[in-house]
Amino acid sequence: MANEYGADQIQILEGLEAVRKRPGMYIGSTSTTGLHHLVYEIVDNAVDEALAGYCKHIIVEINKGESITVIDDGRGIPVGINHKSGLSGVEVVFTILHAGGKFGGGGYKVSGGLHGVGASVVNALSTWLDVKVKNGGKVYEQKYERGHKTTELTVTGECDVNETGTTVTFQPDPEIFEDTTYDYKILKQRLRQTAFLTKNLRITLRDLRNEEEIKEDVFHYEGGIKEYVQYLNKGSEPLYSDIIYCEGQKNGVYVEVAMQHNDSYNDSSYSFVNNITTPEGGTHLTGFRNAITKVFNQYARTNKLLKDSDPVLSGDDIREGLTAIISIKIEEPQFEGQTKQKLGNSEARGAVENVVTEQVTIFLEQNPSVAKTICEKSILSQRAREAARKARDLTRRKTAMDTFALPGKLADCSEKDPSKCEIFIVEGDSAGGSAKTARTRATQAILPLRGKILNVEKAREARIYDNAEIKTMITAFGTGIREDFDISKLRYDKIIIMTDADVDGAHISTLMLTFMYRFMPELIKQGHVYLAQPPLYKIEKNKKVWYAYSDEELNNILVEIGRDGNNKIQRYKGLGEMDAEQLWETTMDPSKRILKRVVMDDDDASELNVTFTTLMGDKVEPRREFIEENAKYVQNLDI
Ligand code: 1YM
Repeated sequence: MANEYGADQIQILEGLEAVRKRPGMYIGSTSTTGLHHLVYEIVDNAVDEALAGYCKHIIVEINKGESITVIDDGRGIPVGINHKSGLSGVEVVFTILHAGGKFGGGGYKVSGGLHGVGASVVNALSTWLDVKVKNGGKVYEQKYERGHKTTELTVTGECDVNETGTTVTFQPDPEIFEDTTYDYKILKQRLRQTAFLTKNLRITLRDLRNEEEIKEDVFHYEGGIKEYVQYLNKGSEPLYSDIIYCEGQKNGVYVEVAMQHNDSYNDSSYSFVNNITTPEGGTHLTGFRNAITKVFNQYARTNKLLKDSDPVLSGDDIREGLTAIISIKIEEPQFEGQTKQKLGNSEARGAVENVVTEQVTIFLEQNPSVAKTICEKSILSQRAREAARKARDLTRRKTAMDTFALPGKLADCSEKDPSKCEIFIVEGDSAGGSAKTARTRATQAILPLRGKILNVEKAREARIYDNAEIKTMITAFGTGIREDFDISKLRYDKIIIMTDADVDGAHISTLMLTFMYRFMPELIKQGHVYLAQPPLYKIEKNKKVWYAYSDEELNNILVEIGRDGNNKIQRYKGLGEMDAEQLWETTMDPSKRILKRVVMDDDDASELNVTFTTLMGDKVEPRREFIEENAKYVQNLDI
């Protein structure tokens, strides 16, 4: 008891108060993303226990009322008293900030990413938290409220002597989080990824919120990242059946790499450090790239696939259509860059380069037909890249000659400060015409597009320069694409895609988003891309007009004004059915319109890539599956 008012205790309480005052600093945000991070923090501790070799199964349950239970079958958090703090292991883990580092050695410390600050943060941000530990035939339990313990760690039951593990249940605090509703799909994607990265670990996710429809998914991959690569390639056609796999340890860095080429034109490489995604790459990714560039060039020269007079294959050539997972485990990762998502440790570069060079060289020697396929694909890519460069230079030179070489179809705005400007990309010439009449000339530019734009998912870069619609967009935005991309040249703060509210319109939006995602992803990442929301219905009664943007809204309006014969309801089939004034009022007027911002989450980068290849690629069966799985999210598209 005396301890309760000791200096250590006061420090703990102050620490947890700090978390509640500035939650964003500890979990990134208090939005949905932050809410889901709470789960990952607890799961990560259980995954560490799996990496240390003691835990085989983790269960995550979403309970009624949005509390979360995480169960593992590891050793159980230590219940004994830690001499330095005078507290039990459990209390240390749940009340001391940054208690990521473990007592004792063994295994890898997984104190990774921006938010890897652990269970005490979850505790501080939960209205209540309950922890149970099974060990030595006893069940120990302790309860907390908003980070403060409300009971001591006590034995509350018995269990089999051989049964060990930890169970944590917590209730996210609605005082902290804007929305405390969990999204099953978000947890599912993340836990699937964790299972891929932790060979042989079984993860069960359960949704118990609706008794009538209990959902469950089990993730268990004996092949680990090899299976991850297979999964990522399911939307496209692999060029060979093997998965190239390397594993090894150098300079205290454990390296695991799996890769396979497919028939697409994208580089889909994802790197991880201690199971944490590094969207900006870093030394481990550089090491990987150096290695494969070197190895494939060497192979192609030695085996005369490249003639002496041919130029070297670039890294981009070799990575065209490559799907790769680079996963390393390292004692003390250093993260750099603005968002601390880029690995800085220099020893990681050497380790990955070493392991990959050695093992891929051997693989190629043993599998000459695979080697030949990859080299030939790379050489094709090299030629296409050369053609693309010429086409791009031509476009550039044209632009340089005529500084105002903006496309003729573009009705530009007069304001020169891009932060005040927006551009509407409008489906069809007739809607484009109405939009031009309706717009505020000073700040709103209109670019009408005719018909469907090229599906970039099925074309090499060179071909996109043949496509008038795409060329027009590139010139209008001003930023350039790919390695030339420069956000400071962006001519509009908002890029607004405005298409009909029907299936064709949705298809055109998707084609445009695919183009932006592949060629200028920063536009989306930095929040410049929006979808306009034209109304679905116009309701007229006694010379008064209402617009409804969803079926629900239509219903609400009808309830309000009464359902009777005087109502005239018009269902808009396209933007073209609105005159300029209506279009302005409903869709373009900044003070009234609804815009949806297109967002993308780095955590789910690989999942997003699968979505694009599946939806826009060649294979039909995975696309059908995807659409069936997601059909329930699409509402009444064809009334
Ligand atoms: C549902 C959440 O936290 N499991 C878990 C955590 C720990 C251990 C086992 C553990 C680790 C070690 C030794 C060690 C943690 N212990 C600590 C600390 N599941 C969950 N399972 N014995 C048990 O790393 O040496 C932190 S996490 F610090 F107390 F050892």
